[in-house]
Amino acid sequence: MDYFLSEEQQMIVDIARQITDEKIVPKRAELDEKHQFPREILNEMARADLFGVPIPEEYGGFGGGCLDIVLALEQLGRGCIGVGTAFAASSLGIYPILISGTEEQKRKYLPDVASGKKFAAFGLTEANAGSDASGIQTTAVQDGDEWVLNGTKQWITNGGEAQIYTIVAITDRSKGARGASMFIIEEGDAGFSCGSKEKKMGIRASSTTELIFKDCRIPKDRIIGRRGTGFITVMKTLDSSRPGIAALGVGLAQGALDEAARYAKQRVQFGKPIMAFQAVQHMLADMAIGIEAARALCYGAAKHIDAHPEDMSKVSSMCKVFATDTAMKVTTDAVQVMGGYGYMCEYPVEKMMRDAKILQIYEGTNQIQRNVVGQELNKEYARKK
Ligand code: COS
Repeated sequence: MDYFLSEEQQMIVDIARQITDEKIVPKRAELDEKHQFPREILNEMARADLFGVPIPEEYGGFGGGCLDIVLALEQLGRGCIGVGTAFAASSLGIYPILISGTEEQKRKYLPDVASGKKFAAFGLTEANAGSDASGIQTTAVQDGDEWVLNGTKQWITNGGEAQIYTIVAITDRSKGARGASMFIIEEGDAGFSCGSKEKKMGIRASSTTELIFKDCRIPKDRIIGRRGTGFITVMKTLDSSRPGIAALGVGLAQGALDEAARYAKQRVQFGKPIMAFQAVQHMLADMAIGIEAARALCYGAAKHIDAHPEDMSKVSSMCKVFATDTAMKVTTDAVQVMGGYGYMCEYPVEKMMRDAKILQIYEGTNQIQRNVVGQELNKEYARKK
């Protein structure tokens, strides 16, 4: 379908598509097998200015909106969502600074991320706080001109690879969600270290580690926003980033359909290409319908967010759920269409199916997204009655 993209939007698609086809697709199996961080490919994306897409021009970026980042991530997702996740996590890591940071923090940190010279990461999750984002245990205590942090973050994307980390810690335990604050941590801060790289089912090109704080001392001006506003900044950050996860899902699903359809055209059984059989055609048709619906919702949500940034929670969660559930279904069906070949590591769809699963889990499980949509509906209909 033609979405009538502007010239600039089409340019973002073309750049991301070229990097995907020329750099990501030929390397993705090797990156997956070796659990290798795609530094070279990310450097290529930096040279193409893709890291600057979500960052305002005054801080060295392209000044793009939600739709621009969605378009880039959709293309990257078509190639490999492990690489796409490493890229997206850097944007996720700087959203708290963009949303609630001071002018000095923006000037200090954003240009290097926009140029791809430095990567960022976002630290919320802990062993006992995932869906319950306000249940974190990491603490930050003010001591003179410094904050002292203690605790451990778990499953942090870009851990060990990023140079800038935005993390949330409790500053006033008695105040619940109002007692959390966000901080900027720099690689090399005393008392801060990253754990060893986790072994994962999928998205193996991305790095996932613990962030460990043992009496980590940082200057007091590293707090993001006012003390006690951390939970709200986290929620706004996730609202901003979830359409990008949806876009990775749309791209991944498209990549899986492309593989399955190509295979169905050339695989001959009972004397005909299997594409000629209605059973296979119906599967491919359902895959294509799901992808186009997910894409339309994703672009529509992104346009809504660009026009109404104060009203993003519901549409952001809606597109994340729909597109990532679609990606899981389509990648599973792509393996089915390809049968025994689909199950073999020699073909890309088994990796796509393994990769898809994380999309339904990270940046808020799809059950949490449905809670968010449900709560927003609850508020809307209370106003309407
Ligand atoms: N934007 C702005 N403010 C928000 C908000 C949003 N999207 N969502 C909640 N808030 C505010 C609420 O308005 C409330 O403010 P007040 O204290 O002034 O009333 C406050 O934040 C607490 O909100 P709520 O009571 O709804 O919080 P809950 O603890 O019930 O949590 C969910 C809500 C479940 C939606 C939240 O914890 C969540 O998103 N969890 C998933 C986290 C996640 O994605 N984890 C994955 C790892 S991160 S990569």
